[in-house]
Amino acid sequence: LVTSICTVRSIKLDVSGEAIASQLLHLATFTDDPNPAVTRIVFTENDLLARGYVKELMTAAGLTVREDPMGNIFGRWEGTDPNAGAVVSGSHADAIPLAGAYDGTLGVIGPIAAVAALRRAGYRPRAPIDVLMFTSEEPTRFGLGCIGSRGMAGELTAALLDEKLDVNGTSFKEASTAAGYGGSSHQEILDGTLIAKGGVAAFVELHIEQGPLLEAEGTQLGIVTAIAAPAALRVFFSGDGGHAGALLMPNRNDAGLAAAEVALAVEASVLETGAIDAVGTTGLFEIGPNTVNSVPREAKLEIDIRDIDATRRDAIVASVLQTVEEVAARRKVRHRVEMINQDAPATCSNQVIQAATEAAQELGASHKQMVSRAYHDSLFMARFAPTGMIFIPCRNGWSHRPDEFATPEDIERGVKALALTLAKLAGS
Ligand code: HGY
Ligand code: MN
Ligand code: MN
Ligand code: MN
Repeated sequence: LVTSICTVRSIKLDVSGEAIASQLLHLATFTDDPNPAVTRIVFTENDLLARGYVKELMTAAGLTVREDPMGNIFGRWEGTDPNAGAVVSGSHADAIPLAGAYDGTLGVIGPIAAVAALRRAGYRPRAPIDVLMFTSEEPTRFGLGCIGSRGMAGELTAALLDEKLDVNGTSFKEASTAAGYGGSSHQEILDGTLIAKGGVAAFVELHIEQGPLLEAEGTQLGIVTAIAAPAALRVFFSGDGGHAGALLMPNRNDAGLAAAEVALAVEASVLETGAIDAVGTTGLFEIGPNTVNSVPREAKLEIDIRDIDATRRDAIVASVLQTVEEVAARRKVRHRVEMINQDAPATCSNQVIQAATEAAQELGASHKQMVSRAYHDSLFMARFAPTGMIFIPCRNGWSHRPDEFATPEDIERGVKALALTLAKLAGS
């Protein structure tokens, strides 16, 4: 996979961090909320506008664009060996509510700029190079993250295309079909998305760190060795509710307080492990009817639990589930639990780590190996292809918020490192 270094070392890359930053800020204008916030939910109007812009940039960079039935977008640079597995680089452009301009998008616009710079430098790849924009990486609309890359890895069932519903009861299949994707059958959609064995020789994702380590240490690039294992679950409580004044305390079964106990138990279960790599979040907490003088009779929680150690993560999930049962019995509330996902962690490929490390060295960039605590489509690409990630710092480690920011210098360095890494993996 890794080509002779001399071929790559001689590549002189002209990449403009400023130009890429302005493309990212233009992409950010496709949003449901005013910038600097970015809200871009998959298959909504702004997502489709963003897709159009990405395809424009791919075409302008000389890439041949194709889209699969789930809405993953590929831009191909043919190599001299059409039978070689593709070297792929990509990320997502959908954004959770009130997010920022860099999460995911850097990993879509960045490889387009990397390919354009490699082409201008006179490099010709042996293996084809694909730039990829994954569909539906964020769990916001359909409750499950990385639907596009799960489809490529063959981890989706036909039923899931109908079962994953948004708040209006629209399924992934219906929404993707309305956006112009889909197929004549569920199987055709799954088959058209699955990546054939050997189809991807290597995958590299460029992403902001979404944490504070690189900036705090003054390290310019992160080379990811593993991706933490995410799990998510939904908990519903229902009680009898009642009048906040007339219903005496002994007669209550308050669904909101049951939910509050569980949210605190998530934190307690994680802290009890004493492991800094274990994290737990109750990011969605809804009660109904949510009015000051009515005892909550409904509650819905969505809980996110992650760790680089899947066994320890699963033990935390089990402890939270036990608390749900105990609280429900004690508070006499009805309850229902839905496991949304409980994914294995991913180990990155030494080949990709090596190529990215050499690229950083050739750029004279300071770099360190690290774990990705956020999940990414790389988590699922690693199920079937040698996979790695390159991180650049982001200001204060902030992400999933409107003031997410990466400097043009860091963007430029990340894109150059990506370009050299792709050239090493694709050969010449
Ligand atoms: O939640 C995550 O780690 C990713 O941003 N979807
Ligand atoms: Mn994200
Ligand atoms: Mn992301
Ligand atoms: Mn039960």
